[in-house]
Amino acid sequence: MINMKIGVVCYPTYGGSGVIATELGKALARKGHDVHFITYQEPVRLDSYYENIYYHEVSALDYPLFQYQPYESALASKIVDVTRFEKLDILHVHYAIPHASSALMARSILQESGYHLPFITTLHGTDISLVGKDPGYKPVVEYSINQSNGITSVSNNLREETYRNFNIKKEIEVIPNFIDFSRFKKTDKEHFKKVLAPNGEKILIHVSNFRKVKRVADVVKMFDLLIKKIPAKLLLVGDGPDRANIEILCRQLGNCEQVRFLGKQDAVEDLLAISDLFVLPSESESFGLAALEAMACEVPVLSSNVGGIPEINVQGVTGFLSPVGDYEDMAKWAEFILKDDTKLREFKKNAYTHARTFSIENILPQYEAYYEKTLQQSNSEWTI
Ligand code: GMT
Repeated sequence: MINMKIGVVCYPTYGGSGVIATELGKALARKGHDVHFITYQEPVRLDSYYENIYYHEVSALDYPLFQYQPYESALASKIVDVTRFEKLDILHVHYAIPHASSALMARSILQESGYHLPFITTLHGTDISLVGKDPGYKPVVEYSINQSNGITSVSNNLREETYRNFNIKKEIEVIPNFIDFSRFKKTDKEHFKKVLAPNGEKILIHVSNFRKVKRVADVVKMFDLLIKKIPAKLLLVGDGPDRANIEILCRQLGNCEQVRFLGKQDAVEDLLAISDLFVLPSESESFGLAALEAMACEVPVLSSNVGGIPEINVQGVTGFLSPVGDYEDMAKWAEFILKDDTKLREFKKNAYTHARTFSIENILPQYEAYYEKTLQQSNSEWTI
């Protein structure tokens, strides 16, 4: 395996695509590759110093004429600049909008001066299922995906959805998301559990960006049914547009005592370590990285049965899947798992065992092989 100079473009925030991009970049650097992040802010998971990781900030100059800053142009210009100076071999963009079209523009500019920079686009979910297929973006998204030298998607379901919604003429490779088990693992945090659940209540947890698509209200409604049967606490981790509505819902249901809003948290693994059940009732989810992180920490999952979730949560083994919006069904399964400690232990063990198949050690070589294949293919096409 040759060492490569890899450019990485992603959203640097708490979202799953940014987390995967950053963790992948860190793992590639550990293998000896040089990794150059090109983003508008230092990625949140880039939490310490790494010798062969570089961060290049994109700053989009503001001007009174602009109602919207032209970030796409600023990003393309930065990719060109970094590539010329650092001599990048390949660029990997996570989330198609607007990263794939900026990469395409940068590749065209560099081509003019005889430099070939192949780029890979990884599709993550809402760039296809929600935003990308909107007529306001679709022609550009479709074109720039087709122009990518390589395309990957994070689940089989997302691959199929992309073919269904766009006229894609290339092969999409499925490389699933992954877990770094050195970080996400069960640790002993019993003292912490006692603070949050002093009477031995079971702990349910939901982690998301509180967008409409996550259906956080279903978590609270199912929890409200559950606590009529089993003493439990609910941890809501994350923040976003729906949070205020969810607080109102808790007040209306009268369960604020049992629900803790924890906001954005860096050390999610510490909260997962004390949890008994993860709840993900999304109406659309290409993968569900948050659920996989929970499983790695031995937390079974109650989820909806949409998108790529069934590729990670196995019915009756690692948890249960219910139709979207059926919070009564979810409450029934929650009671089934939580009322019997032997059963709960079995589900916890199964969740961990299944999560192991998504360990970074299994997935990283798939990305490296795909980079090499894409480099070889595009270089031979370029020199013809
Ligand atoms: O869920 C979001 O809105 C964030 C979004 C992102 O781009 O960060 O998540 C998507 O990508 C994640 C990483 O691949 C997946 O685990 C999520 O399932 C996916 N979200 C949706 O499909 C709604």
